[in-house]
Amino acid sequence: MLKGRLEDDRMLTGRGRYVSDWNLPGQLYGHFLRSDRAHAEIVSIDTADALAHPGVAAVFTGADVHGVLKSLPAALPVKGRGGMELINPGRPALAHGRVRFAGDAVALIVAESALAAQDAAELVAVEYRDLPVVVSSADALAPRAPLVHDQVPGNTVLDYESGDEAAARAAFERAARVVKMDVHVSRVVGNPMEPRACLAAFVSDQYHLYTCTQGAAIMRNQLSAVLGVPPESIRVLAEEVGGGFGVRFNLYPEYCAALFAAKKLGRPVKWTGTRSEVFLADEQARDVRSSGELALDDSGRILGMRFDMVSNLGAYLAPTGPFINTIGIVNCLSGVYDVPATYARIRLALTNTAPMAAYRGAGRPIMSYALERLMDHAARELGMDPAEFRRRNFIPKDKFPYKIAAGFEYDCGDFAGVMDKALSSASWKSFNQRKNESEKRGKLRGRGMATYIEATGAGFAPHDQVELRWGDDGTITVYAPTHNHGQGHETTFAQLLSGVLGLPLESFRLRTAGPEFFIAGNATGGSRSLLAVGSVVMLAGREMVKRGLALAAEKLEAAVADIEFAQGEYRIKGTDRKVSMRDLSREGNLDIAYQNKFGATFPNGCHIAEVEVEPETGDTQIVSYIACDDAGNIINHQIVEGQVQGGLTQGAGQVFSELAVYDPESGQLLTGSFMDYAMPRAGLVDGIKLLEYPVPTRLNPLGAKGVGEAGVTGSMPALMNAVVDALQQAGVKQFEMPATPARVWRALQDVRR
Ligand code: MCN
Repeated sequence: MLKGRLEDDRMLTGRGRYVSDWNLPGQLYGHFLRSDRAHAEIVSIDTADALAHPGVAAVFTGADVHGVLKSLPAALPVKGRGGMELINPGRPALAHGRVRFAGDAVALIVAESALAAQDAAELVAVEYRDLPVVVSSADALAPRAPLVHDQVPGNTVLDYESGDEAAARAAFERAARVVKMDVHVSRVVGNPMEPRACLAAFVSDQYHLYTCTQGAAIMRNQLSAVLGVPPESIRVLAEEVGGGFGVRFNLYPEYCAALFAAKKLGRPVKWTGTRSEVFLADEQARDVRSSGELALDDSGRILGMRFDMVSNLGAYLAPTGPFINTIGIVNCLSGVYDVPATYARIRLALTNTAPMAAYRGAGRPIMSYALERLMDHAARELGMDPAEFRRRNFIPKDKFPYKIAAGFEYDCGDFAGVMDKALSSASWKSFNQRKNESEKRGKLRGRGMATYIEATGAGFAPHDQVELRWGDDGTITVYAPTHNHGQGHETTFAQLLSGVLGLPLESFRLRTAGPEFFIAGNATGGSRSLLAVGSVVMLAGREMVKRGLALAAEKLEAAVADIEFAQGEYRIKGTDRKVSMRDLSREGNLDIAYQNKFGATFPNGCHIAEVEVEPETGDTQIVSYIACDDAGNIINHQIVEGQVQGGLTQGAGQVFSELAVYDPESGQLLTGSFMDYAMPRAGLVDGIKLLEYPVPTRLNPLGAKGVGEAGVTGSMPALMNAVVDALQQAGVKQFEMPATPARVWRALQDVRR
């Protein structure tokens, strides 16, 4: 049995090539001067002293790129309420005329060394005229709020809706009871281990960008919009990328500015960002406020659901920001529940904060959090067991395919089966006993549940292309559009092909972003790599077997029907006359280019958490965590386990410690380093138990659903429900994440008074 992943040895022994490991002859180094204020007019920029600094080759500002580079793209395939179109106020590669968040790149200084560029940045004199600042979405939508962009009235780029407003209103009118809950999914910083970096070059009329990416093809298309050249004139290159988590999906202004500089100077330009720049200028995440309500009949059946949300998209639209905060949220609008009428309104607001887009879950954790918090709250209000309340409302097994109000169709699932397995493993019924034991030790024990569902697999590109090419050494290189940056694709794609071709796992290499090939398709995101690209890889393998059969028939001088294929060899049935695939590949063309597209699947699960709160300190521990997930058929159980653990830890990080805080007066990020921003540690999620409940989908040939984000979509509501369950025993009525010791302690103190 395979132990670990094929890629581990390379990475653990320091042989991985990360972005800042790339160097090109004659390269220069870039440093970005960033705005030290959140909102101001740029009155003037004087670069003379910086240019005179030893080693400085150039200083570029917004005025240099203006009119040469176009705005970063951001679009949405749908309209908003009343036909409203998304307003994209545009984002330049370097701020022009105005800075709109603390960290906005104002100038690119290029020099013979990184230090010279950094030193010279201090010599750039920028005169600003400060403007009023707005950092929260509530303030941004308030009447007479300062405008982040003059062309965006009310700071609202889109007023979006989904579902049936009139049907939902009718459901609320006839409801026996209405339960409401407001939640804020807090703002967090993605913080992959590797800060952003790039090496930009202009080679034989082609732009080359070595950078942190989740998929070269998508980034190439985005760059094409900014550079004004066709995607064929651009190569995005990467091998190892030290974590993506959604915040490495899009292109960033710095990459465009570096490419501009490389072309202008005729030399490659390298930039290696710092952790501070990750905090200030990476896309941030979540920050959605939701007011949710359920219309209930007197038996606890849900008649209708309504959500009113506001997303804080920051100072500019990140390319995927609008999509994630609309379709990304509503694609599982009513969760796992059979609800006749649902409606959601989402307003997308601009503020003087870093742009916001995808982060593990990309919208779905917002929906699951808003809905599953509301479900636990409603059960409490009704005096019902939260599991029983959910069971009463589940979409039954025989009702698939099931179309939800937002238009998406769930193909399969067994929500009650998933929950029953989790309930039994969590010893659900004996919770009170454990609660009493905790109480004897002076602790508050809380229990929370989430029965989440998410849509995985939707992709922007119309097709996923893959190529399988034989090398002289008998290995097969797999070219795929989804970049592998921690998910183990090198291993699972090899498993798929090994299964089809009967060759050892070590026969396969994975390449996703190189200069020597140009394939189209979707980036890694939306947990689609296996179900969509993996399916295409497997089918490409089958194509290879088919093509080899024709070649083998010719070679062996036999009829195709008389030849069988096994373990990489074609053999005339019942004889020892055979030829290997490898030999055939030397003589004929066995290389395969293949494309196809497989779309959204709906993984789901039931997560049950128990926490213990120490009232004297506010310290909260996870004492039990059961995750039972339906990811369809699974290719690699160990990788899937790691993925769920990782997602779950990110969810726990957001629930217990992480929080991006902007000062409302100045717009400065107050949590701009690991001294102020607490990442989760392994001990936080000690002792979690993961269970599988596969219900294979028919929507792809693997029967697989996505799993890369499931952990976070399930854990955020389950953990927070558990914290709130503990706190409400002490009389706390309202509590928002993060449940840091200080905030928990404060909430308990407030009710004691
Ligand atoms: N898999 C499987 N069986 C299934 C589903 C998946 O064996 N039924 C395997 C796949 O073959 C793959 C892994 O599990 O090796 C994850 O697969 P999938 O669910 O297809 O997700 P992706 O590979 O598309 O990964 C994307 C997802 C996202 S969107 C984010 S964000 C995220 C995540 O994965 N970022 C990560 N996991 C991450 N893990 C690491 N280490 N680093 C990141 O940046």
